[in-house]
Amino acid sequence: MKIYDWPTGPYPARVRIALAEKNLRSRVQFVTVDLYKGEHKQPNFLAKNYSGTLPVLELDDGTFIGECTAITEYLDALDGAPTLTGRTPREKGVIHMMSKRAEIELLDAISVYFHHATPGLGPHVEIYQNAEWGAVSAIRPSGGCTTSTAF
Ligand SMILES: N[C@@H](CCC(=O)N[C@@H](CS)C(=O)NCC(=O)O)C(=O)O
Repeated sequence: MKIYDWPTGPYPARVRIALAEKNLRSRVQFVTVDLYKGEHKQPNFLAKNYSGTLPVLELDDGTFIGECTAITEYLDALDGAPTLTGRTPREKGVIHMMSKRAEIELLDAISVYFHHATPGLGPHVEIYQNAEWGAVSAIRPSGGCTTSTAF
């Protein structure tokens, strides 16, 4: 398996945690994609993940899986004994809910702030920025309790 990766990114970090928890690190080859150079917006990368984001998992059969939560689910299910994404319907439901909330209310809010209210990945990559939207992300009620103190 290959993981298209940005070593310091928070979304790839979630996949690294899953790899460590599932003891799968040795089965994965990391391929660094340079966000500041905009490599993730080039056609050859967009063909792997049209969202133009990292991480992306490439399976040995050529399947590409984007979205860190989907990758985590795949890795967790590989050994038939999931420990991260739930075993029972109740566990799966609660874990999915908390994971989605963490994403919407924290990670995505920080991401919008970074891309819109700061220079982000630089003018070469950030071709559209809306500073007001970025600033709102730092204080919006759903994410503001965590992000407003961070910034
Ligand atoms: N929803 C995606 C978000 C991934 C994401 O935003 N990754 C960052 C790197 S940490 C990225 O690729 N940013 C590039 C960009 O937004 O241009 C996921 O959960 O994997």
